[in-house]
Amino acid sequence: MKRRAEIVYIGLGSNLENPRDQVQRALVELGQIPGTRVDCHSSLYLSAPLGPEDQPDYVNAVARLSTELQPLPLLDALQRIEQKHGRVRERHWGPRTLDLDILLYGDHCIDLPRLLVPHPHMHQRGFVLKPLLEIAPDLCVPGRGPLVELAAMHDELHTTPVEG
Ligand code: ROI
Repeated sequence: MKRRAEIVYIGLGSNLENPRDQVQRALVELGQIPGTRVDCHSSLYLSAPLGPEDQPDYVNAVARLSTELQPLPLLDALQRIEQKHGRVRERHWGPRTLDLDILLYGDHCIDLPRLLVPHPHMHQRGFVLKPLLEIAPDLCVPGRGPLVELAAMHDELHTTPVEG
């Protein structure tokens, strides 16, 4: 029997090795995960690094997927994509070629050693909230409230053209 697809929001971030290209390729690769479709994605946004400031600015985006995968198999698939992009986990909150975070998985709350959903910091991060607002203005973040209210607490971000 076919499993019912869940709507999942993924945060994408990169600040190394042509970040815009990393994020654009990742958007294609998300659609190649078995049982998964990219419904839409935000523009690409430029943001100053949160955390250590001695690293390049980030390119961030958010994608909405429909997936038949359960949360942990989805996480495995995301980590395989990160590894393909040469992701090495070095410094805590340090620069990275590609970061893929499950922000929301339907309206489920997940508390597992490997996975916390909703993403525990998403409600505090402009580089997540602004792109999310672009594609899902009516969203409520479980336990945190309406996205419009959360996003209003952050400065505008610059978008970066997808082409060129
Ligand atoms: N800062 C920005 N602006 N964007 C990110 O995607 C990002 N990701 C991270 C840390 C290091 C917390 N800082 C970030 O993981």
